Amino acid sequence: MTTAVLPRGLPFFVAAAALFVLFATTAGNPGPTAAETVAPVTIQGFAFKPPSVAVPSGSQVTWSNKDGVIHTVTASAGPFDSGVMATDGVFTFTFKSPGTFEYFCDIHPFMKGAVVVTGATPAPSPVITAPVLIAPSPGATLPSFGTTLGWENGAMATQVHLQVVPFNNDGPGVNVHLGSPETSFAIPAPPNWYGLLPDMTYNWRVRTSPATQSVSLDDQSWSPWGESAFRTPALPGLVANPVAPGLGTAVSTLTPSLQWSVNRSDVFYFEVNLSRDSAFNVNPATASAMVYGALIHGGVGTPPNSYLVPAAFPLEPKTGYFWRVRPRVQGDGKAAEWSATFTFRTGTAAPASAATSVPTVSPAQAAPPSSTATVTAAPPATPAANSTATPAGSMADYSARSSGLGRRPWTRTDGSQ
Ligand SMILES: [Cu+2]
Repeated sequence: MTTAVLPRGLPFFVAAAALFVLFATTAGNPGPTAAETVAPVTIQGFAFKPPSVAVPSGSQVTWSNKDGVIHTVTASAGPFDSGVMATDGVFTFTFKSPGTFEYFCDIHPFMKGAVVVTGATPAPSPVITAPVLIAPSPGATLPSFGTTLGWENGAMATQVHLQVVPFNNDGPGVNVHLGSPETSFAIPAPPNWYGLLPDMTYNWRVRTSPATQSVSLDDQSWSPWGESAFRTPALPGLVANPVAPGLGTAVSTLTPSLQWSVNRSDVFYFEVNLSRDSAFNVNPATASAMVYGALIHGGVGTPPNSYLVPAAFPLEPKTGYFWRVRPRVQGDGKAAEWSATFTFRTGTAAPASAATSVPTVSPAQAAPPSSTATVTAAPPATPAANSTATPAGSMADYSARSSGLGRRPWTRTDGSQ
């Protein structure tokens, strides 16, 4: 056995010890298959029937004399000799080592036979059982967005493949190949990791391999999956407040950055609406103004929890705007409540006192852009297969994404949200 250094911290001595246990078990017990093998030979009509039998080592061969006369079963080279066998006499011998053992009847030397003993029965391939998933208990709703997954591995596991997949594959997940037989995996809560979306069912599964070196994820040695599911918390009681622009204030730019704060530090994925229409109506038949829509990963924005109006679609000058924000819930979750509606006004030419007035929108003034801007974020990153688990380095990056600018409902542009 070579002393190759195993990747990713798999201690070689662990693998070697596992193998030793396997082989030691095999050596100490020839195996029920061999021990229970009994090859019957009938002595009848002055012949051994069948004249030759093949058995694995450790097997018993039994001769029965069905003739009306006496016979013997006598090894040509001496390991066994039945002595005189009367009618219905039985002789048994256990063959413990491989070889060809010829024999004859000492009384009737023309009666000849042979026993061919093969090597030990190969140890059956080990059955690698699926890990048993323990925590969280199946179907449980997590108290927070961080959790520690726990499971039990089957015997001889040397490495683990873990996947955590959101409902309908709707969002980022975890896919890691651990180089040692771990039995737990910690999913950090925000702000350390923003991998789990709210109010969502996650299916997770674990399998192991007994291979003595790191194997590919399509290797034959992987056990069946052990599978379970949990659900992330919903987001009740969220209160969002505008940080900038302040309520009713005026902004000098036509591409302002909308910033908000929330009373929950574990909310990180937001949906923002911005429009001259206080109803944010996106019904193509009845909309009165363009509605900006954005999906924002609040944890990775600059500053966090902000939306920058795209330069391609600046606001109109000297115009009142409304905006609102809510936690983005998707997949199998329920939509969260919108925040209160916030207001600001563009342009600085108007008297400051006018900024606090409620903006008015006339359908005749509505001038949606002729084209629709779509800003597609990079697909959510998931840890690469075969990578050591480093959740902080594999944060799913839900960058600001504007889809559905204009009189359009939300559209998914990359299927990854
Ligand atoms: Cu005989």
